[in-house]
Amino acid sequence: MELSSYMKEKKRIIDRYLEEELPLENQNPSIVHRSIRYSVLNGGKRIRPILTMMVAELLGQDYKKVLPAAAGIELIHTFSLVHDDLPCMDDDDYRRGKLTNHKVFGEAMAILTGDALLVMGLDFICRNAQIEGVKKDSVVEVVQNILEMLGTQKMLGGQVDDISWHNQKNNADFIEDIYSRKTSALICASLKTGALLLKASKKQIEALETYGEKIGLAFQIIDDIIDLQEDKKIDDKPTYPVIFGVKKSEEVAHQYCNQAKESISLFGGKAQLFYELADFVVSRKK
Ligand code: GRG
Repeated sequence: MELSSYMKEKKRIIDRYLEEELPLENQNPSIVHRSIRYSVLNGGKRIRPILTMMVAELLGQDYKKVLPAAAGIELIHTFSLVHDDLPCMDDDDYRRGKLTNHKVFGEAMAILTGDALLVMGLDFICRNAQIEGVKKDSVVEVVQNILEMLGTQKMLGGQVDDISWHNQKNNADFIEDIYSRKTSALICASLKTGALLLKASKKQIEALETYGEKIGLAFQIIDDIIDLQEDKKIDDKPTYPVIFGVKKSEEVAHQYCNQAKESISLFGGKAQLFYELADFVVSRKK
């Protein structure tokens, strides 16, 4: 199956799962459940949970074995977006083509919505222990890895430096280090979650982590090019394209895409979708 049909099919699966498993809007306290559903069920690309399911299938297993954890990762990703959009952070009015959460529900509710999504995300991941054929100890490893990827050395730390850029050196290494922590970390965790749950070998896990690191860097460079071209308010924040220009940034993103593909060569032809996904990351326009 070619990548675009594969992604459409898997997005439909993850959307349906989230739709069914999230608390209903009329469940008390209904305001926060309305707010959660507003931010989750609004058309994200679902790349992270798709990666988790892709790993399951790469290992010859059924994607259903990792579905609760994959959905949990999407909730955690959505938490980070809701908080990132707040006036005290990136101060964005629109997300996925709709008003941001705090614009609709107010800042206090947006903070609580993010908190709830983080807690629910971890709960969904733990529910994966109930899936037949999945060992409980592998779920513990997944939770540990996710917490490491979200912590002060990874996503949270990347966000700290991202919002404190006025005080920092603006060179390629520094910007890439922020990208690695704020974006690659959760993408790596998405891949590693599938690998840990289904007992991939150490070599396979290392290869998937390198793949995640590289596509994460390419993904964030392209994200910043899209923001620049859409003329989004970026203050003078030194993103890759602001400092190096769009052409050079595209070249660097393509280099990372190629390195990503090389890193998973041990899977051979079975990894075809992963090669195509790396190309999708650098060719996407939104
Ligand atoms: C981790 C504890 C903890 C706190 C969170 C707010 C914050 C700290 C981090 C924000 C990090 C962030 C927003 C990184 C940007 C990642 C990124 C490229 C988002 C866009 O991802 P897409 O394009 O979005 O996959 P969709 O809408 O398709 O889901």
